[in-house]
Amino acid sequence: MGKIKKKVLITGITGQDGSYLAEFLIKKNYEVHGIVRRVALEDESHRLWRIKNILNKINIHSASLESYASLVKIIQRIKPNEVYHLAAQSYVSYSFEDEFSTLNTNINGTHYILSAIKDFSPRSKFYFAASSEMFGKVRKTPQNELTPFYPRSPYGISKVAGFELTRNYREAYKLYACSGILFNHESPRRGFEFVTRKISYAVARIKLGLQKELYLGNIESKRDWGDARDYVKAMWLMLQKKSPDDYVIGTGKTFSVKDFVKIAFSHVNLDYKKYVRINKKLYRPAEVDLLVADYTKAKKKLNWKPKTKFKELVVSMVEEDLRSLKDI
Ligand code: F7E
Repeated sequence: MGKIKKKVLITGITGQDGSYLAEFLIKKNYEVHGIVRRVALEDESHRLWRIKNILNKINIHSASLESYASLVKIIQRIKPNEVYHLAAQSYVSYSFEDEFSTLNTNINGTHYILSAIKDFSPRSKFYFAASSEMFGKVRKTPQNELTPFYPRSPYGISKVAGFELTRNYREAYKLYACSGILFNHESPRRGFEFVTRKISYAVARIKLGLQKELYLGNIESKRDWGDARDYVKAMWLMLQKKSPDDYVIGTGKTFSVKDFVKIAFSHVNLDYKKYVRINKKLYRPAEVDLLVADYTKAKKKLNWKPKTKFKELVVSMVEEDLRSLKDI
């Protein structure tokens, strides 16, 4: 008789991190379950493109973060060993345009899942996708687990609330609940609304003569950019420890949006100054100027470190966009 497979439930399985995490856990022989909105199931080619190659290896359940009842039903039935809560309205800029749905979905969604685990599957280990956006207007550089939060957007505020809910459920109800405070992490599967993919895709299109200009907002802001494929491993490592805790995950290096632009254009032998235009409308009402992680704790306790260098990441994104555009 084969060993009983561990079960995992992933919210946000159709996203960048969810899709890489699902692939990682399939390789680790988990039985993978994912929550998807019903509308996404009706539009597979657009919404499920990141998981199309693993659809026959995972179990998809239709539910909504806005419905406690729909989440309870799934958690009660599956009783997963591990739950990774990655789903959110994660686009910072959009969170200013629609504060109410960002706060409602992100805060209530996290609360519903924690509460459902507490009442119906208290042995499930829980991972919350917290974010470096919680540091916002940074109080200290580099940022670690002890750095105070100062969020600068409705998105950042929603993540602070989720982080505190997770900590409170851990302390009050003794759940195995962890937060990963992940700094920006990118890949060829990044959504087009985020700046790195917007740039890599535009560079590939410009190189192929399909586009002439690239409009960007604040290119002076600095981020700690890592590779999403390195980061999903850190999520899993957090749930394999004896006791739950919170961890900062990043690279310890910071680069500006302009640095990303320069490397991306020069990789295809183009001068960015000829193509990049600044559009003030793309500036945010409140910006996060500089983020850089101190991931010493993750290195010591999880034995985790990032593998991909910034330049490699930029080049891999441009190359992948060039390849996929040539295939069309
Ligand atoms: O912006 C600037 C923008 O939207 C990065 C999310 O995954 O990481 C991400 O949040 C920077 C900002 O990511 C454009 O003002 C300039 O300073 O790619 P982004 P983000 O806001 O850092 C954290 C860790 C998360 O948790 C979030 O969910 O780039 N920027 N021009 C621009 N940004 C965008 N999107 N578009 C522009 O045209």
